[in-house]
Amino acid sequence: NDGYKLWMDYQKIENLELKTEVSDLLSNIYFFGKNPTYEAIKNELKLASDSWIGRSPKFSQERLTSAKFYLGTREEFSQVLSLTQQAEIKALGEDGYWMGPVEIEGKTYFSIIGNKPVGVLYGTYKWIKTIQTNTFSKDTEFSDSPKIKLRMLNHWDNLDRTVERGYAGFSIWDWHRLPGYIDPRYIDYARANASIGINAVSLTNVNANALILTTDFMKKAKALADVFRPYGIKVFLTARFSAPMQIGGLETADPLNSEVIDFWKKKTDEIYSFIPDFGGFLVKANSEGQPGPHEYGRNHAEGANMLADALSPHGGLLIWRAFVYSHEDEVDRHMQANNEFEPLDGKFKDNVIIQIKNGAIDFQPREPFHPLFGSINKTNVGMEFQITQEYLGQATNLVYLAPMWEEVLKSKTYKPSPASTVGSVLEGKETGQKTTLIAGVSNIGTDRNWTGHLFAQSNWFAFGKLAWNPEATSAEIAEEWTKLTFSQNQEVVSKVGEILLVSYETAVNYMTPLGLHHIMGRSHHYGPGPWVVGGRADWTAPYYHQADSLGIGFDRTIDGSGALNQYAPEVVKNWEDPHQIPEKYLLWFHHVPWDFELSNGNTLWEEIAYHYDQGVKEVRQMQKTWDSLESQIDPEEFDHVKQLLAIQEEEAEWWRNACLLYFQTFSNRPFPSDIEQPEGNLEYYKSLMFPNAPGI
Ligand code: BDP
Repeated sequence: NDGYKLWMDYQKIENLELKTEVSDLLSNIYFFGKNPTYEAIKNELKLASDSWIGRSPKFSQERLTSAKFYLGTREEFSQVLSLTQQAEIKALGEDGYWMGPVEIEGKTYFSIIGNKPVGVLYGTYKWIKTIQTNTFSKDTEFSDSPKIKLRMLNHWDNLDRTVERGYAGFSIWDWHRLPGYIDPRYIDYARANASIGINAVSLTNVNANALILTTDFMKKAKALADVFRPYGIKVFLTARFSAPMQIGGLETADPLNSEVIDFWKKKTDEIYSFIPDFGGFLVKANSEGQPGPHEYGRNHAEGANMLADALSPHGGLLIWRAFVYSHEDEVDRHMQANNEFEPLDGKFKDNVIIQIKNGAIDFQPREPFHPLFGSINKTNVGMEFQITQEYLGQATNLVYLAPMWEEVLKSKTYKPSPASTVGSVLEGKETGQKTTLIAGVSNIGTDRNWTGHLFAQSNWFAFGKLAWNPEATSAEIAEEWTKLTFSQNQEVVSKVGEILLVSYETAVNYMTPLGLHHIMGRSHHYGPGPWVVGGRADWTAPYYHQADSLGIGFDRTIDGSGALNQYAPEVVKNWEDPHQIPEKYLLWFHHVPWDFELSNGNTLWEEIAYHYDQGVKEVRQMQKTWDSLESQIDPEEFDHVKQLLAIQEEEAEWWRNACLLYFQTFSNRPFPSDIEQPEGNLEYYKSLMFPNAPGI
């Protein structure tokens, strides 16, 4: 098994009772209507049925024959549903669905009913999972609906097929052969996304190339949109703010210039002529050298609104990223997004969403939640997570990211109301925001297994699940993924679960414990680089760790940069005292002496050393646990993960050795005697170069 089939590797049904029940249902399926989404469902049912029972399903044309299994929308079912049932299903909203027994002309039939065809699709995928996990019973009713409207992947894919921060090969978008050639992989990609509720994709890198907005490329994007549509997936594109100059022949991209306004209006109209349900644009502006409205003395709202106006006649959305910072600004980078966006709150058009990274710096192994959540409440906001593991071991480390996302989503913002969390803000519960959004930077590429590391599939899966329901737990998602990917076997489920659930904290331990951040290798971000200096200060490591002979950490309290005060007073109160703050955030907000005493009685220096050492030990434990599963896992998958875990062990040791040896040059203290003593010498670690590291 090479992992290509993801969590959709339908296996022969062994349980005879279930097999009989499923065979019966699949022997006669009736769809109440006709549309491309139902064709996609039929295709899925055929794939499943062929593998489960070695036979194709039968689709009946006539409702009143001997159909066993009914699928359709609430409206299509209206003749046979009671008014109460109809009202209940209606309340599930556009993407919601219900499944269970329905009485039709005196007989009971198992049915899947959505408000729209896409709901029927989501219901079908849910039904398939209940078969895969042996939890189906045709008498139980089940309903579900997403808590977030836009559940979106952001591909950082370039038009030449390289992928920024991609560790799984090249871009799956074969722009050169599009639109003529439709790679079957596009369909499998759409199936995988729909199966976990993802309903939007931005195809191109946020560091955007204006060429994507030329007619030739629009035709290519249209071909992809046509493939994705039956699966309920909308296409978005990234818009380069300077496109009017690059492909429009204008001398300016000033958002208030009438020719510029006209350029975007015509461009947008043209896109809609190819893709009538085009989702909209995603924009990175005035960040890391990308063009934007600031060049013309205009602010983010003026830039975003101009594009939003071009999209709004078509119902399109403009997603504007809050990941902005400039090294000319002397202020702590942590503060820049709030400084720029808070004053503009309420100035953005209704079809604008501000997409905010989970933390204020940049997808670090652990960040406290971004202080913009809860701070701007008159503007639509959305989340940007990073599924690709830029800072979390790239494609060699097994790191299940859902615990990190769960931690962020459950963080209490105390703003705008005392009970607010990041999750409740995103769900629109606080402000009534309707167009809610959770986006994730994709980890998908041309590797046979899609994500480079087999276990990185769990991050794609978990992202979809959490975007659908931000209140889901990482543990329940881990269990479901394991069952779908490996097996139902209790030992496998519990041991793979152990590995998944410990893996995130493990990586934080050997990379950036206790609130350390941004200490990775320059540019490729592969491996440790706490010594990285030179060039822009905010791209160096000492800017963030501030280690000196007295101590370590970034003072962001009121005595330091003051960034902490961008949070609600309750947060400030919990975090402003280095003795009270959760230790996982200590060095994020405080510069602390090497001899500072932690809650367990260790000094800070000892505690840092213990965390690094613990991280290495935990990777070794993960290896042992994996090894013990050898007889239960497909040999190809087993070996793939085993080899990568061995690399991860080396990399964890490398992180520990390099960081501890480096920080010791400031602490001037010995390592605790009961840890494995860091080997090698600092000069050696500093000399390592990785000019061909992927994803730059
Ligand atoms: C950083 C990446 C960089 C991205 C940037 C962004 O290192 O490649 O372009 O984020 O999100 O994490 O725009």
